[in-house]
Amino acid sequence: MWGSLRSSISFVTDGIFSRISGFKALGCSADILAELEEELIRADFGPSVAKEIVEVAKNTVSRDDALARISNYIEKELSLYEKRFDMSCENGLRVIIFAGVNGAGKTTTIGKLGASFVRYGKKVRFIAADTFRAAAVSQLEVWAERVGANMTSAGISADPSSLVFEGIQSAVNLKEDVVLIDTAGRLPNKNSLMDELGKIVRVAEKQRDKYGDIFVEKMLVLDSSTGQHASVQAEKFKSSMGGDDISIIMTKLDGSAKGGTVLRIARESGLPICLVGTGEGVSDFAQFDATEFSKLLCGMDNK
Ligand SMILES: Nc1nc2c(ncn2[C@@H]2O[C@H](COP(=O)(O)OP(=O)(O)OP(=O)(O)O)[C@@H](O)[C@H]2O)c(=O)[nH]1
Ligand SMILES: [Mg+2]
Repeated sequence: MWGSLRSSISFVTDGIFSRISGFKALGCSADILAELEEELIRADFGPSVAKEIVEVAKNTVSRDDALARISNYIEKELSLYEKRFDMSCENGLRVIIFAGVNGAGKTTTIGKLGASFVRYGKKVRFIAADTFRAAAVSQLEVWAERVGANMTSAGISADPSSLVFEGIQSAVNLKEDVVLIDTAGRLPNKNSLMDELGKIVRVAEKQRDKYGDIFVEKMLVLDSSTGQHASVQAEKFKSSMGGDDISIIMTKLDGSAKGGTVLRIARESGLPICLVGTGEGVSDFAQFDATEFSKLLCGMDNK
């Protein structure tokens, strides 16, 4: 139902280590290890993970040996942060709040996920709690129409948390299965906007406390192609959304040559990754899978 990682991300063809000349012939000499470290930094693993991986590659006897060990290491590390996203809504209403900086991919991700829930036979509602821009509301409306979701929206400058309240009420009354809340893109240093996000979460959680069978989930949507500040973002979003129970969705992996970002961000934020975005189309996303991802990074076939 969802797209595959393999077919859509740009570093998959040969793996990130394919540029290392002489790797094959020489095994892991000091020169090769230095080149490996450079390649790891270029792929955005960050200096500390790069050093760990170089350690893993030391004393390996061949390219295949090195790649197998590196891949195992990355897989082991990434699996600590892998979180399955299931499509079930058996126990009650799922309310999923999407947050992140401007342009991270929140609205697009909601459209894609909404389409999947609808295909699973679920009744879906979108709440357009991004009330800053008229274009944001109409973008979500287009998705809602396209995928067959219901929609709660209001005019520009409407209070986002009132809209969230109203939308959850409608979902409860109409016995819907899942509510996906689109919030405005916000920079973590804008305190009033971050407070507003906290309020949205609290309104949703109050409804949960009132009805009991509502489950509130929080998603931080991060653009993997601008990964450098992601861990700072994660900290701020954690504190404004309250708690550590936030999952990451990494978008735009298709446009990124830097697969190492994923491990770096997971490590730095301490948050699990559940989904990855791999394009602009409705099926262009995938469950984050540590095994598949590490093998793709290392250019290894995992069939
Ligand atoms: N290549 C690629 N493009 C994506 C992906 N996800 C989103 N986009 C594109 O990124 C741009 C921004 O996406 P939006 O979904 O509007 O982002 P947003 O977080 O809702 O943005 P704001 O509402 O402005 O904060 C759009 O052009 C999307 O089509 C992805 O996984 N891959
Ligand atoms: Mg948006």
